Amino acid sequence: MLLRTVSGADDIDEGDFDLVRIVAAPRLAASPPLPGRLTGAPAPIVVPSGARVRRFRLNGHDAINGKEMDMSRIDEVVPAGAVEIWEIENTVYAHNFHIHEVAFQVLDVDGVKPAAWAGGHKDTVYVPPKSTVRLAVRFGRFTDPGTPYMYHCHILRHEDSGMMGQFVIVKPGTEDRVPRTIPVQHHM
Ligand SMILES: [Cu+2]
Repeated sequence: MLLRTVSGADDIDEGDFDLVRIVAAPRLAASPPLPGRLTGAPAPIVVPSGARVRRFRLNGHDAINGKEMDMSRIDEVVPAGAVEIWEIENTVYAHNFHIHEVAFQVLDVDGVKPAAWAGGHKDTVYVPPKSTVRLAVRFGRFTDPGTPYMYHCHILRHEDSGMMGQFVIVKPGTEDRVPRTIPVQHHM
């Protein structure tokens, strides 16, 4: 089977090209049976006592903690494998807070634990107007002090106007030594 792009304009006749060819193997084996039940709930993210708390204030639509996105600025430096509490304080209208790389669970919204359906692992959380959401955030173990991940409001208009920041994951113990200004590049 060949999938082809389709030219959108009649006056462009060289717009088609082969995109991908899907070819069946000469001999096919039966697929393994599907599991009888879906996987269970993931293990809860346990916040260690003394976990670092980082605070993020949303008080408009174009900045976090008063700072507009700057691709050459590292806002936060996180040790690999850390579990932290990220506290998102929203003083205005609704936002959706999204963090790259991680899984998190909502600890509470204005001090109230989430309902069961909102208690799973997430990478984006609705932050209601004038509320504070606390997250248990678990970071990965891959380190790269020169290439940041982003956190941002997931309302496109807000992220595009600068409601975004960056963090790097580094070898534990090196947090104070990594550069806070970098050439522009990204993990996605
Ligand atoms: Cu927003």
